[in-house]
Amino acid sequence: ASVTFSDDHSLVSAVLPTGESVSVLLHGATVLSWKDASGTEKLWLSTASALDGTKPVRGGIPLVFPFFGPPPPGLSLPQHGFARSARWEFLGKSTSESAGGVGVVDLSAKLDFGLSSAGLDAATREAWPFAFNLIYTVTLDRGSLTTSLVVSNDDEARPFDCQVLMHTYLRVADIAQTEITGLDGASYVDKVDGAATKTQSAAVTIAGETDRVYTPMASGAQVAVVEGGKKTFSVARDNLANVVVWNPWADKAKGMADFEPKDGYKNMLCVEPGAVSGWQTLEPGDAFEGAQTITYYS
Ligand code: TA6
Repeated sequence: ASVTFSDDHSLVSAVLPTGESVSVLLHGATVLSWKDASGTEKLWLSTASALDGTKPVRGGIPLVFPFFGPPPPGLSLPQHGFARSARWEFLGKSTSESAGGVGVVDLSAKLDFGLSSAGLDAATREAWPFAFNLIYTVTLDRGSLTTSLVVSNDDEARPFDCQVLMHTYLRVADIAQTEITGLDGASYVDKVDGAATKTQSAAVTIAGETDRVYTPMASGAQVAVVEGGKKTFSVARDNLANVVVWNPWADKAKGMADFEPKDGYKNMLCVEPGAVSGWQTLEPGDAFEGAQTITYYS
């Protein structure tokens, strides 16, 4: 596996000998691209995304921390927190090409990124004054991508509460032919219906603006994306009890300046593992770790 930097040192890419690749922007440690061995893109990225750090990326896998959604009252921070807007540092890579069984070669590339309170601008640090450290690991394997976040409280004395979410924009061929399985029976908050609490029955289909925070019964329950009756993705969660499902549909897409092309909502589906209903309280020295593994089926 080879790992390269872009000229302006803002993009880190890894390519496996079998062709799979991943690219991560240091702004927000945002995964921008994940391609299969034939070079087919698995994530959706708006063609109008800001990639210079002036705005969070519209697409790929933006990171949500220290809170999901609007800031808690009294906190002057942007929606979904500061992690996706901050400049992260690339901590390094490790690749493995260990020979597995007979002729099977295990290939993987692991990229580590870091953000700490010292890396924040003064205004952000003033708004959220806790000493913390984030280590974000992106691991590219043949057929799957794992993103893992470790949050640690480095404060001397103060605990802090936080939420974490991986705001993944999956690319789909046609949202009208797409459904999500593995959420039946799960309760969810329907944010397009007055935050009413409902229970999912059968597969989730998307026929309009959809914005739901699911809490599957079994926290390890796998969620799958099925297109035209064929499974194209599965999403496994580790220590992330929620799954947010979002599609802005036509009107909301029209209202987002950085959402292009405008009919792009037909080709994207956000399946967002997170710990967002309630708060994780980290005592000094505590750490929280959550991860997702997205597998694609071509
Ligand atoms: O994850 C769903 C959501 O919370 C939606 O409510 C919508 O706001 C979306 O995130 C995108 O938020 P953003 O701040 O990236 O425009």
